[in-house]
Amino acid sequence: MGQPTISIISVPFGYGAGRPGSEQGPDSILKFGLVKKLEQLGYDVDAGRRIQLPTSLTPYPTTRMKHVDQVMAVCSQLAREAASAASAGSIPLMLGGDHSIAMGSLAGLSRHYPNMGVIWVDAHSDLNTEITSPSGNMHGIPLAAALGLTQLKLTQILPGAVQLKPENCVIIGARDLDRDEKTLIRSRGITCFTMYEIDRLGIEHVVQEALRIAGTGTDGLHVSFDIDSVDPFEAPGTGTPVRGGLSYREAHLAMELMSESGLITSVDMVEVNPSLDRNNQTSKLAVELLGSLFGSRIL
Ligand code: 4U7
Ligand code: MN
Ligand code: MN
Ligand code: MN
Repeated sequence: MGQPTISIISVPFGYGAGRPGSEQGPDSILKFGLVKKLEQLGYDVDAGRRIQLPTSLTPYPTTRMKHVDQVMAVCSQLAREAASAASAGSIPLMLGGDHSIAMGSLAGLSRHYPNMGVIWVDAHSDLNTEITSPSGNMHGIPLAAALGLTQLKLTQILPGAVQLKPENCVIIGARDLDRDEKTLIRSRGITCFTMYEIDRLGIEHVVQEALRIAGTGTDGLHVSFDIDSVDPFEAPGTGTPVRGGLSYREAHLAMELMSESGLITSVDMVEVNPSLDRNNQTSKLAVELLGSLFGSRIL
């Protein structure tokens, strides 16, 4: 059997973030050669799917969170696209957009993979709730929402969506956690490899552990890659940069190891913000990293 099809789903949506610009992410990543790169790796690529914000929105009950109606509308559409791509047997690749769109990815994918594992590569843990969020920005809550810890439920995004189990979920690269997020990580037993663990254990060990934890006894494995996991020296084009992140080589090795595992069934690449970028360095990095995740090798 040949390589599976990759279904690229563009999600030009940035209202979940505190600053504009991430809505330009998908077009920029595509402009810097993603489709060609994946085709050279032997995949059939379907790049035609694009989620648009509908003109009329269903109002969502008011909370402290910003732009919930918009986030829900986009996530519902994305969930349908992701579910249909997964049921057609292809690998859904979501291009963000801010990280709030991951709620749409996970709602859709969970219908096809009800016992899914998730590797969340991020400087942050995205485990705030409507109650704990210091900013009111929706891109800070998607992992909590997927675990069923927010008032907003995945089933409101897509009927039939299934919550993630905390034991199937691993965070890699964290270095900016809010107090209540730290409490949740401990109380729910979520595995979180912070930059401290990466420094001490090495990225190879950390990723192999993540693959074991999220990839054993699960029926699919989703990688949600927030580009702010990478050090701002390499990835300046993102809205919430935090120094002390993954190096260029660590980020690539993480992708290569996940690729070699053969376990990855879907991917988000989010938080690329071209309006904050330097010489398109961050968009180009996103293309390269996706290349490594889909099998590109030096030799
Ligand atoms: B991202 C933050 F308070 N935790 O909730 C929040 F520090 O998707 C940041 O990981 C969230 O980029 C960052 O607003 C969300 C803040
Ligand atoms: Mn994030
Ligand atoms: Mn982040
Ligand atoms: Mn961010």
